[in-house]
Amino acid sequence: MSELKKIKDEFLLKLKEKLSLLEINQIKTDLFGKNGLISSQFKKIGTLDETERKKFASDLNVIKDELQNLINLKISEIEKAKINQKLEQEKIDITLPERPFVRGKIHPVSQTIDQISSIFSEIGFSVEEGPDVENEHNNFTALNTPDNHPARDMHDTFYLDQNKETLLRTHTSPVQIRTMSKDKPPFKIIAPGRTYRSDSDQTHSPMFHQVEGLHIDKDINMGHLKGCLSYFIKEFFEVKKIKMRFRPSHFPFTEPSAEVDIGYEIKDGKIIIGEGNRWLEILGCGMVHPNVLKNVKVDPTKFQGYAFGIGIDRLAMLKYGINDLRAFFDCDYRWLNHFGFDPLDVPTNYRGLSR
Ligand code: 2NM
Repeated sequence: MSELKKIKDEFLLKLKEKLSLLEINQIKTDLFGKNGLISSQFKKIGTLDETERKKFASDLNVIKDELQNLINLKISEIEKAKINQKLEQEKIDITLPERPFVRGKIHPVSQTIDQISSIFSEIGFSVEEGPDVENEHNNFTALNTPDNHPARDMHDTFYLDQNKETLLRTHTSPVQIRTMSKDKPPFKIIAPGRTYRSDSDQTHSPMFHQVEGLHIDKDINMGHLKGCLSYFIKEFFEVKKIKMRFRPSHFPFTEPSAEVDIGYEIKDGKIIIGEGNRWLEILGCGMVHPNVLKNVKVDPTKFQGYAFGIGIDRLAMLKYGINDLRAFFDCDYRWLNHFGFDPLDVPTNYRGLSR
């Protein structure tokens, strides 16, 4: 018995110390391993005489259980402490400031659309949008473009069905049709967005961007159109004076129709807008055809006005010195990082379109 007590006391003392998991497992082996102290005591049972044996075995079992429980308790304590320490270390301080991160860039076309919207909203235009997938009526028929018109050709238009009833809009004019059909005049809107034509080379992309404008009221004439466009061009290119010329043209949806060129020159390999004696075509326009107004239930004897269409991509290329249209749609991150804009640099007219 005294030997058992000695073992017990010795280990109770050991277990009081601060122990690692490794050390406690060593103790476990020392006691209960194959040649462990407790295991050897069990082997002794057979050598004892009958009177001693019973008590010894009972005492040994009590001590065995006691020590085993103590060891298990110690192990679970150590494991608990380990988890608590880990939780403490991995605690996230949500009051800390955010980690610095790389901000994405705004695509030059998006920035240009924002600039154009800002310029036109200064003079009372509101921005309207419509779907890229249009029907034949909104894209052609309502716009005085009859069934046999070349603009409807398969080679130019992406039709989405055999009957040529649904298509990818070839211009944003269907947005004007939608607006005029659902609201009452006067109208003073611009419609920027994606447009599609079956055309692809250095200067044409099958998807491109347009902004179209429409101003319908009781006494709107071509003088208003000229004033509006010269204001827009000056604001957009951020110049005080602009050279502009109107050339007679033809569109099914306007009468009369014109194309507008702006003057430019090349100085030291750089393009200068508004000076010089070269001409650059930048937009089409005209007075909205009476047939178009009739198609949207607007009385052309009471209301009239102008409309215009501008290609955004080419305008952005001119302004930012980008010479290959295809770069716009390559999704090259290095290119976007160079030509893109800071998301916080929102264009407004009063602050200056670009700083
Ligand atoms: C252009 C040129 C001339 C135009 C006409 C209309 C509508 F819907 F009012 F009839 N929207 N846009 C128009 C007129 C577009 O793009 C070169």
